[in-house]
Parts: sequence; C-alpha cells; structure tokens
Amino acid sequence: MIIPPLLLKSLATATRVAALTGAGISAESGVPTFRGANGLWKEMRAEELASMEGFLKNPALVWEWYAHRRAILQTVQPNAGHRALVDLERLYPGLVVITQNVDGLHRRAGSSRVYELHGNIERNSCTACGEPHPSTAVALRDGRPMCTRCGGLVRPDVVWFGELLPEEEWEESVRASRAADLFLSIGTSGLVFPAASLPLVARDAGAVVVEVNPEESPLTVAADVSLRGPAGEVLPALVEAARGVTRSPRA
Ligand code: BJW
Ligand code: ZN
Repeated sequence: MIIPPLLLKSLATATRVAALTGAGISAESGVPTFRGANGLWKEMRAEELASMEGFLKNPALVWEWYAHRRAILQTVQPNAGHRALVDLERLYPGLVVITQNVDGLHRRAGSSRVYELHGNIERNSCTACGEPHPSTAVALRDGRPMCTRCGGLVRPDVVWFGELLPEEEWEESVRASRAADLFLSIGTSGLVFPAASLPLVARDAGAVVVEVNPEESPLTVAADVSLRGPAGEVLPALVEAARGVTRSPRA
C-alpha cells in the first residue's frame, strides 16, 4: 500500500489522533454491515428495524434481528483492523476511537478510549420502567421481549433513528474531532447523522482527514486522503508507516 506524502507527514507530526469507525471495520470479523450486498437482513432496510416505529409495529421481528446479531457476536473476534487501532494508540497516546458500532469489538481488542455513539447491543432496558435486563435472559411472550417487573416491552440499549445520541459520548466525540490533527474515518457509509458530520468537524478545525473504505462514500469528497481497501489490510499498513516516521517508536 502506497501512503501519500501528505499522510506520511501527518503521521510524523500528529499528536492528537481520532478515529471514527462504522460497520465496515467489523465486516472482516464476520459481522454484517447495514447497507450494501451483505448488509440486509430479510431484505429489510435499517430504518425499518432500527426505529421505535419499527419496533412498536413488530417487536418480535425486531427482537429476532437483535437476537440473530447477538448470536453472531458470540462467535466472532476482533480483526486486524481493530488491533491496528490498538497499535496506533501505542504510537499516539490518547488516541480516541469514536464508534457507531454496538458490537464492543474495539474494547475487546484493547482500545482504551472508546466512545460508543449508538450504544451497545449487550444491554437492554424496559421501555416502560427502565429496568435493565441482561441480554441473555429476557422473557419472551409470543416472541415479544417482556419486562418481568412491569410487563412493558424490553428494548436493546442502542440508538435508533429519531433518537438522541448519548450526550456525554457525543460531546466528547465532537471535542476530540475538533482537537484532532489526524482524523481517520474507517468503514462507514457516511450516511447516518450526526456521526457523519464528525469528519467535517475535524476537517474544518484543521485536521488531515483520511478515509479507509474499499468503496467511495459521501465522505470521500471531504477527505484529504482516501485509502481504498479493507480496514484489516489498510490499517496495519498505516501502523507500519507510522512506525517508520515517528521519531521514537514505542511499539
Ligand atoms: C468496509 C469494509 C471493510 C465494507 N473495511 N470498510 C441530518 C441530515 C439528514 C438526516 C439526519 C440529520 N440528522 C439526523 C438525521 C436523521 C437520522 C439520519 O441520519 N438519517 C439518515 C439515514 C438520512 N439520524 C438520527 O435519527 C440520529 N439521531 C439524531 O439525529 O437525533 C436528533 C434527532 C432527534 C429526533 C428527530 C430528528 C433528529 C440517530 C441515528 C441512529 C442510527 N442507528 C443505527 C442502528 C444502531 C443500533 C444497531 O446497531 O442496531 O446505527 S442505523 C445503522 O447505521 C447503525 C450504524 O451505526 C449506522 C451507520 O452505518 P455504518 O456504520 O456507516 O454502516 P453501513 O453498512 O452503512 O456502511 C458500511 C461501510 O463499510 C460501507 O461504506 C462499506 O463500503 C464499508 N466496508 N467492508 C472497511 N472490510
Ligand atoms: Zn419494566
């Protein structure tokens, strides 16, 4: 992989690095993305499943989708892309991972500063009384997830369309994006806001913005550098390049 001079220069001088990740970084672990050829579940759009409207219309169906995804997560491991971000954190202490993913794979890989903008699939809570429910032990009635305390519907603790992102994670993510001198946008279609605005926030504040994606995306025009390829191949190459240009390699 050829790393353009602008990026080499940025890797040599950067002190604050932030990475926004999307479903694409987990694709090589075997986690389906949301959009594109392998991204559809039962040919339904994300908006039909990941919204309160969709959930209330058919709670059993939406619950089945989450159960299916949780079952996949039981069988997968972080991949070379996740691990490369851990390696980059060693070279750039304080590196922030801002993820739209709910799969917990960045933490499992060992990244220490992770902001989960869209929640985490491991948790659930009751829509009526707020009671937390472990993901493995939710009672079902006709396939509908029911709260054993009040009889309300239980939902995953993730952010659906039309819902606000967790305030602290969002504010910290904006802060890290504004402060970054190097901003990586990895494996995201750039279609879902407000997460998709973070590369623009970083660019407007002066960061070098790098897109890592095998395909073009709406973020491509905002990126200073586009590295076309799977994250599991591109990010380890980026780590090697960073090791070559940082003055005192720490890993
Ligand atoms: C690889 C690869 C490999 C493949 N290596 N790459 C401004 C403008 C327009 C609309 C809005 C706006 N502001 C808000 C909105 C509305 C809405 C929105 O954005 N709609 C758009 C779709 C038009 N946003 C919201 O509603 C958000 N809330 C909000 O704004 O609150 C304020 C508000 C309140 C009330 C009313 C209005 C506003 C919330 C958004 C929540 C999104 N939730 C989901 C589900 C999370 C839970 C779960 O996981 O089940 O988040 S939807 C889904 O999309 C999920 C993802 O995190 C998100 C983004 O998807 P992502 O990660 O980009 O994946 P894909 O599949 O789209 O793309 C994968 C990419 O990887 C592709 O590019 C591949 O090429 C690439 N790839 N293999 C690297 N190996
Ligand atoms: Zn309840």
